Amino acid sequence: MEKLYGKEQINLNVVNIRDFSQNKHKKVDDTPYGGGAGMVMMPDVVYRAYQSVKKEKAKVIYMSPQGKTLNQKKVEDLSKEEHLIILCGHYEGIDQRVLDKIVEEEISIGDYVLTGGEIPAMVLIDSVSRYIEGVLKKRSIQEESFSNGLLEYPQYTRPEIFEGETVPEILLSGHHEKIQKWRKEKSLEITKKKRPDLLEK
Ligand code: 4GN
Repeated sequence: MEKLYGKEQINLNVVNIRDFSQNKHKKVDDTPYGGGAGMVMMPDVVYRAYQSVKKEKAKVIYMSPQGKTLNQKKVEDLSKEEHLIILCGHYEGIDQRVLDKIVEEEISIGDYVLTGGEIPAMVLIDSVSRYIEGVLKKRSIQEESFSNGLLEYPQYTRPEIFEGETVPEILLSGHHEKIQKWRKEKSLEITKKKRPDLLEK
């Protein structure tokens, strides 16, 4: 399956691991050596799927709760890569031998466990795609949360009065420099209140 989005800034290919099973029932998992609950994805099946998509300049990422937690800096770094191959596990995991052979980076989207790596992969793809030329306006990336290490200032739009509440006067003033200063102050204030940990770094 291949999908091209919008003006073709991003090319996304999806392969189904079952297509690489050599078993008549399309089996891709087996019981763990040493015993225990659940099933483990077979290394040869994963390896064939990998070989079908591998490219010279591709970075192979495995979505896993054991990985380094994703952050905006990592997202920005990944957006500069030519190709990403994202491996999604299911069941109890994937045979360690094929992980050791093909995975360059293990990434987690947070400290919780999901049934599969597909949703984490979608989170990664979405966050990275925002950095691709033409997906967003440049300013929206520069001005957003985290790119300056702070949370965003509050935004307002029409109407000028909503349920009796007005818009901060300064934003209607047209004083560009004063507005910038106000926004910076608000960013700091909000970060202090909601995410003081961001300021300690
Ligand atoms: C990644 C994968 C959570 C994450 C996952 C995460 C699938 N859950 N926090 N589930 O980014 C064992 C093998 C669980 C694959 C994995």
